[in-house]
Amino acid sequence: QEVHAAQMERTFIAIKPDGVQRGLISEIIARFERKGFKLVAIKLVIPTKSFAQKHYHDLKERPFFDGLCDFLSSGPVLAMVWEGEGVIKYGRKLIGATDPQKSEPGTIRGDLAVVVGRNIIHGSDGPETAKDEINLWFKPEELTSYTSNQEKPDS
Ligand code: RTP
Repeated sequence: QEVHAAQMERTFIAIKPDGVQRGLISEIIARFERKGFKLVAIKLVIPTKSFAQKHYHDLKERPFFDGLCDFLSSGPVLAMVWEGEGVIKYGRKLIGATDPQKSEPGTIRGDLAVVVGRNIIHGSDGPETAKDEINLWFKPEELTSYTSNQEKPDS
């Protein structure tokens, strides 16, 4: 009787309209790829404002909520799911602190952004939000499952 390995950790990463508009897609994807994380889903979408409000529902009491949702729905967002050991926490590390003035050089926001309202990328902040955000943005059949050549066949 074969025992199935637990599902490898997954996180939701989105390049926001400013990142797409600035031509930073390849730069950002390269950083996740080179680290060794595996892309398992990707699509370019313009979310509606009500979809943006769902995505950011945790922030609905914040003063910047309305502007943030207007902004997220203002243009194409590159929605992705990345997989790998520790990808939720390490993905946040690759992204850097929310405020680009505080994010370290070497991080995506530290290297590529200046202001918090245009910080180019989103990443799930924990296992629960990762699950919720993946379910919000993707249908189950849009998620792929494959072995990349960076993985051992039995891993
Ligand atoms: P994200 O969810 O986008 O990865 O960002 P985060 O966890 O690092 O930050 P969070 O506090 O969840 O805020 C979500 C997004 O709201 C915008 N924001 N604007 N004007 C402001 O003071 C302000 N603060 C946050 C940012 O775009 C942030 O990424």
